[in-house]
Amino acid sequence: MKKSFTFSSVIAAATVLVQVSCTPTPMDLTKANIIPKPVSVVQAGESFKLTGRTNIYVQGESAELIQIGQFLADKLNPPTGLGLEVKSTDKAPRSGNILLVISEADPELGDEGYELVITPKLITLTAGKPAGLFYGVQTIRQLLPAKIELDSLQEGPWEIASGTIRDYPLYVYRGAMRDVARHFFGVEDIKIFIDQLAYYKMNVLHLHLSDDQGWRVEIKSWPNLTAHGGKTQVGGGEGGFYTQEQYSDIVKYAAERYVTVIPEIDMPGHTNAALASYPELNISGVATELYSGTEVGFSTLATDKEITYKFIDDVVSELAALTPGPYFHIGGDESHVTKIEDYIPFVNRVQDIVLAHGKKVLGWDEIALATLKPDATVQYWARAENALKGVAQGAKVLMSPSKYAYIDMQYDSTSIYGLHWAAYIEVDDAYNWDPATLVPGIGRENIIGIEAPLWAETISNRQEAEYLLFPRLQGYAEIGWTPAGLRNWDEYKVRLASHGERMKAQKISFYPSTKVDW
Ligand code: NGO
Repeated sequence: MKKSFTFSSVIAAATVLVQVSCTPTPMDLTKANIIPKPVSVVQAGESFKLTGRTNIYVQGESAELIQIGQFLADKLNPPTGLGLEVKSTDKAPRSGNILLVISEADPELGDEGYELVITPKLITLTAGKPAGLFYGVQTIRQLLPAKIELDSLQEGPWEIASGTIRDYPLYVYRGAMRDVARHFFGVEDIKIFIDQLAYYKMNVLHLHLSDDQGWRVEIKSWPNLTAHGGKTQVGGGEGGFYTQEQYSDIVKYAAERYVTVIPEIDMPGHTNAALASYPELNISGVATELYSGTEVGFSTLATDKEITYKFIDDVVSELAALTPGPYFHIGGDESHVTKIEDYIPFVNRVQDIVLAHGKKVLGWDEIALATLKPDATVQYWARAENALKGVAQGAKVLMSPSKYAYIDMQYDSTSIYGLHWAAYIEVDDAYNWDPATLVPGIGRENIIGIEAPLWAETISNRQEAEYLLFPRLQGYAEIGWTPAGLRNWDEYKVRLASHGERMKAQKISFYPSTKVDW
């Protein structure tokens, strides 16, 4: 017993030595595998080392900056064991520390950009706004070895190559959608996803909160929506819903990570869960049965009944009050059983309700068939001519073309989850397109950004969701952040491969596509 213990300790010690001696000190910052790729990286040929004396200094007493510093400390301390502390200061700290500074002297950085200057003595992270500091912190994480993502104590050293990174996003909207209606995903799953979005500098989480198969957020004035309409999901499972308190908890958790939550209540189609819960919302006046299949386009609210608009006003009012973000998503897709002469006035009236509750309208591209209100945004998913109708009305476009950006599409015919009605989307297909040149007539100036929707007909838990999300989410993050001229698949796939270790350390169940040399 003792002998074998000694023997295995020798092996373990030797392994550590081999690992340590195999990890050369990083000296070339341009070799760092950062996703999304920064706007500019200049190397300086030396390196900075985290030690037991390293602390994180934030300039001034702002609670928000201290929180960002603490976020970094909480990521670095478990694996390094270095016990970094967050301190406020009004002067440059001593050698060996990290400094976070807000300065408006560099307008090019905008609301989300940052500059990271790394010397052997100091890491100085500067931004015009806190969001930029938060993104600089994500870059610092990615500059350290992959094992920084583990939450147990790891062997150092913890070194970063010296140089300067200047970085800011191409688009203001870099999002993903979670369909929690077809299958319900609980608060913990959504929080993990928010952290994954933030890690890749994405800033919007669109929640598809209602559909034929389920209503997933408590509305106090219409309690049967969740009491009855939340009770099932695709395949007939038990479904579920967020209480308003839980929804607010998600919104707050997201805001602390600079992610804006956009609630979607899909209407007038995709409404069976509501129609099953309240007979008065039906044209027939009779409640439908709950639905757990995957057909689309068979349900509609009664667009000519006053009670329908009272219902929508109550729902928008309650959700808008819980949602600090600027948008309310009204769905509007695939209303195949709503006559077009009913659909148009319906969408017009619902837009007024949204505006009356202080939110801007977002909707799937079909809403451009109606008269769009000022500041409405059209989410292009299916028909370019709809998106163009939106542009002709002065609306902005959110790019989610199903052939490129639907993250619920299968990778290829062997994929175990996902659909393929729009396309098979391999990891390179997901990356190799440019939102600003995809549709003639829709250019950079018309586009607010990109969003990857994860529809959930075929996935029912976190692992299944991650199989579809990763490793494509990184590509969408880079399309949203990095200037198109700096993007190139052959170079990107090398960076993505290095994120395999990071995803493993973060316990992400990614699909190991053969397009990438992991
Ligand atoms: C469509 C449809 C959804 C489906 C999804 C599946 C839109 C906007 N409406 O996208 O209901 O879940 O495809 O890929």
